[in-house]
Amino acid sequence: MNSNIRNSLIDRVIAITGGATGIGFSTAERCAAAGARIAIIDLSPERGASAVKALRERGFTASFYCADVTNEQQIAKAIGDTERELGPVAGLVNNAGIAGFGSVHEAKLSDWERVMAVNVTGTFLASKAVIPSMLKSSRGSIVNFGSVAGTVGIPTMAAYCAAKGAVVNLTRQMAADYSGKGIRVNAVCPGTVASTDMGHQLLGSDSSPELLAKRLAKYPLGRFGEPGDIAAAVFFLLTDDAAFVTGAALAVDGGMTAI
Ligand code: NAI
Ligand code: 1HS
Repeated sequence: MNSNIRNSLIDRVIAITGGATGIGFSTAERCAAAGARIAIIDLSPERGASAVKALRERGFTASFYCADVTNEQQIAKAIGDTERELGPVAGLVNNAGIAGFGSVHEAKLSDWERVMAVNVTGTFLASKAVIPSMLKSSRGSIVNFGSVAGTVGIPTMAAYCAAKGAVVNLTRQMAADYSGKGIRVNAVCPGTVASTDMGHQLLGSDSSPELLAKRLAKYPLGRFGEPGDIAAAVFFLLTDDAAFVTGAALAVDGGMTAI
């Protein structure tokens, strides 16, 4: 592969929070195939180890760092270890996220706080840990995870909608701060990806055929997303093909928020 082409990630280190499974792991595969060295940062040591094994078996360079993104010391150590072992982080994917269910009058405060902590505070803390070295090199791309739930209201998902809305506007704020300093910051806003753990949790929360059909009917392209659909968009935002893109909230939702 020619390292001058703009969609190469050769010699770049890409750190992916929540990268052990689901959309994060699909993003890891996509970036590794384009030449990146991958740091998977995740809560789950078992899944992290098996994700790294799967990547290494395909000849890719990948390491696992166990951290909870809500813990400042753990995430700072994971990024520090990544930089020592793999090199400076060129791309950060703030993919770690959890869903939460309940309307405002029903939701538990503890669930609200955890959803805000993982989705919003986790994005803040991982970004805070990588930005100093990106500022030194005047180069970096950060991709945050919004959702259609960050753009429109989804019934019974109060905390999750609030959290993803915050991530989308934090993305714009970060783009404003760092655009003159070589760091681009964007968000992807996926629609439902049914095949991941979160997708199962979401669809399991309304498993009757009628409710599933109602949910699917919101998607003009007639299907839910696949992890690879989202990974392709994240990949684009990480590469130099997206050199003129910052502060964007890219809908990857089969048209769900367009109608
Ligand atoms: P998933 O539940 O399948 O995987 C999430 C990964 O994040 C897991 O490996 C988990 O161990 C890790 N994780 C969770 N909490 C963590 C923490 N505190 N620290 C470190 N790692 C943690 O989720 P999925 O579906 O792959 O979603 C990925 C992202 O995409 C999330 O931000 C989610 O909100 C977003 N999203 C997902 C959609 C879907 O329908 N699946 C749709 C729209 C957005
Ligand atoms: C969980 C993920 O962010 C999607 S919320 C969207 C739910 S819907 O569009 O399928 O009703």
